[in-house]
Amino acid sequence: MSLFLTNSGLIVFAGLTSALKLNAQPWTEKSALPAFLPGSVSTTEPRIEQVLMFTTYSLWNTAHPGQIVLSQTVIQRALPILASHHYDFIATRTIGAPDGFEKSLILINGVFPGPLIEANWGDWIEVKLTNNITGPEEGTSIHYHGLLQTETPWYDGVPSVSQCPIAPGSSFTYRFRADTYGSSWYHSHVSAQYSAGMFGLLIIYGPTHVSYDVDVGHILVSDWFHKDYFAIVEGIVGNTTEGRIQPSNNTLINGRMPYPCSGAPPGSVCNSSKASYTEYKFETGKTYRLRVVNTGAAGIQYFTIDGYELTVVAIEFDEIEPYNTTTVTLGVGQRSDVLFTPTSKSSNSSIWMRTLQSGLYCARSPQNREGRAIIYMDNAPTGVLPNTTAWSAPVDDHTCANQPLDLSVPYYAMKLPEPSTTYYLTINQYLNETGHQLYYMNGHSFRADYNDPLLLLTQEQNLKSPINPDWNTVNIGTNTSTRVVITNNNTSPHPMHLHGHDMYLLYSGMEPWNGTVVKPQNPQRRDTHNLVPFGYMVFQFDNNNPGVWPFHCHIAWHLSQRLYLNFIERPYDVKSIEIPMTMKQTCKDWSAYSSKNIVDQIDSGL
Ligand SMILES: [Cu+2]
Repeated sequence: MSLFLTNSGLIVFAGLTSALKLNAQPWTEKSALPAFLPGSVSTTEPRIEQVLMFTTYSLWNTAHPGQIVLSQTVIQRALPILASHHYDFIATRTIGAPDGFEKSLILINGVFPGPLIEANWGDWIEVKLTNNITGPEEGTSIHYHGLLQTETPWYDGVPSVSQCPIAPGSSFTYRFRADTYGSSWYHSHVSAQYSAGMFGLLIIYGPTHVSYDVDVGHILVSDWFHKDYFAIVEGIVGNTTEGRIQPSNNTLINGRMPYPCSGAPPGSVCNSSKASYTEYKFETGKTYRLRVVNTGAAGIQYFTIDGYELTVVAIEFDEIEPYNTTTVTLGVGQRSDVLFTPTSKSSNSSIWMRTLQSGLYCARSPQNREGRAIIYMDNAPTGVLPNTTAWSAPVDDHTCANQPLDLSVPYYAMKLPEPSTTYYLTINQYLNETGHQLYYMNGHSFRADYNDPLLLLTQEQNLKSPINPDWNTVNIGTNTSTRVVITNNNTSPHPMHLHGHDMYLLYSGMEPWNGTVVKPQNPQRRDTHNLVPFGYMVFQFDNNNPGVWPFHCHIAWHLSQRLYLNFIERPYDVKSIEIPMTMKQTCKDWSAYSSKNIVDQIDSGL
């Protein structure tokens, strides 16, 4: 870690570090990760210049830097000094047993979880994704969760919106800026493909407002399903009640957690001795930064470390005033950065780290609701399981709610602007006449048209009615800040995710909104929020990012059942942007592929 003094005070830049991990029995080799290329210029001097440049343009301390639309001038001036990081990703279908149970997986470069993408704030990230998925072939894409994609909306990775799917045998190169910083992940956005393993971690290092000794990197927490993802989706979108109930089989931390093979169905291949816990080696008295991310398909996770409070310092890409808690609640797609300082009470012993799926409406796991990892302190003997006691499970009030909005105070204060428009959206779930269960938002049930990305149609100013109602679009035109009031007429919680923006969260609860904004001088901001069953949420977003931006539930199965909407933002500014030919090439390739092959789009497509 290096310290840089700037004219706006002390800024600490966390360097590019590797996580301190001890994995006793890795089931894939870490060396299979692609080499991390630091780029042509990544010495400390330009880095200072980079920070100064951002401060010069008032991007520091006045607001969260990532919220600012960078002008072309800034980008061009910054270009020569910013590093560029290239990743070569190849997606394939394979068989593997992360938890001991053998199943079909779709992986990037053959590793699970996928390779780490890391960069410093302001750098460029380039990902060449080659689609080698066979048996059967499928289209694919990658979405970089939470990045704003300012001035590069065509690299947001959503088929039918920002691109066509990458056809089997084809490649597509994403090139975008690390335009905000913090902890996140990337994942396929084709059907529920990511739940088969096609996701990985994304860290963008930037200034930090808290001090710590070691950046541990990501702690991925997730539910895990042993059935093939396509078979699950077939059930979810089918017309039987049994098919729609798809419990998860295990709960993983960083892709690991031995599955008790006694629960495996006859005929399956299961070997617990091949599975292992994720293991860490920590030292008493040091402070560790853990970047906890829910990369699951459905289940809300409650993350804890036995006997310790955790200090939450960031939610998603927004730093907050630190607060302590025993339990960190994460819906799918949500992240929290926490600090953990083990004390002498744990010297030379080991501690369980846990993540729990719990609650009537929140959990998807009658089997193995708890994932565990081991922290070995100091010289604790490895291989001996901890005997520490878990914190009590959260009291189930049936809401699966995130922690109260006023608990998370953004470190970089932003006052809520006056909205220039307000939309009222209702989420309903119906059985249609053929007995299939579909979600509706704003009266429509989304279905992707892989061949006709909305961003291209917007750029061609080809949005005249009647636009296909299946695309569920809301054109917010030239509004400057859009407020959205959502009613959930449904027994399920929905972690609602907005692309291309942070949401200001104005209200969340079981009662209809009475117009009172929680902390209007500095409301909580994040890109994914748990909408409670039969409850309400109110959010607002600034319309400074021309493009077409998805807003959807991040429970993979609900998205398959079409809980999705597109905001078309400043379409006349989209007209003036130049979309690279490579993006249009994906559509030519996809068109050629889909004209000769049957594309089995059984769900929303996303
Ligand atoms: Cu949902």
